[in-house]
Amino acid sequence: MGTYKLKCLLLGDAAVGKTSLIKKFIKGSFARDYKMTIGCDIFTKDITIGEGQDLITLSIWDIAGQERFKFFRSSFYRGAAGALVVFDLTRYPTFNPNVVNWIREAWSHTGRIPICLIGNKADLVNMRSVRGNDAQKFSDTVPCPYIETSAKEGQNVDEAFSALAEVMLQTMKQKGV
Ligand code: G3D
Ligand code: MG
Repeated sequence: MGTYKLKCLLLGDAAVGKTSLIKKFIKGSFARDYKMTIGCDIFTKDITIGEGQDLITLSIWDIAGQERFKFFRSSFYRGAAGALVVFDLTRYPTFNPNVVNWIREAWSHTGRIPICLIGNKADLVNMRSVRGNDAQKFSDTVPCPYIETSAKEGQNVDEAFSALAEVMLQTMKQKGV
């Protein structure tokens, strides 16, 4: 059993649902801190993970509507332990090529931190333009978990953050931190 404070990032194009996922996950109980100089919001939530019941305080960093601007990003990326890389299942380019671009940009700042690939808006079944199989295949090459979510309906939202917390924790323990 241990206690950890881990910084995790929400990455992905504008309007894929990053902020909605965080709000659904955090529900009523959140502390929010807007960092004007970096242009991001920081949310905090405690979760427990695994059989050892490790206690993790997640510090969740969300780009506040400036996805296209890169100039502020070094402080955003600094010290991150992991990231949810989110795309919109109804808008193909948010998956290909943009997911790769987000991962590349992040890793250029952080090294190969663990990520989870998230296909969001799974509730919009008829508008879907990314096949689950293609996203799964891509995630196998990273490698990283792939999870389909609906921030609107709450489907798999807790699971997405737990999956990320788990891979972040594994990585921390491997490093012996
Ligand atoms: P962002 O933070 O990545 O920019 P937002 O994205 O969380 O602001 O969401 C962008 C829009 O997508 C919002 O619509 C939001 O309600 C919608 N959205 C987010 N997640 C889902 C989802 O899982 N399903 C559906 N159907 N819509 C979703 P508005 O109209 O409020 O701008
Ligand atoms: Mg947002």
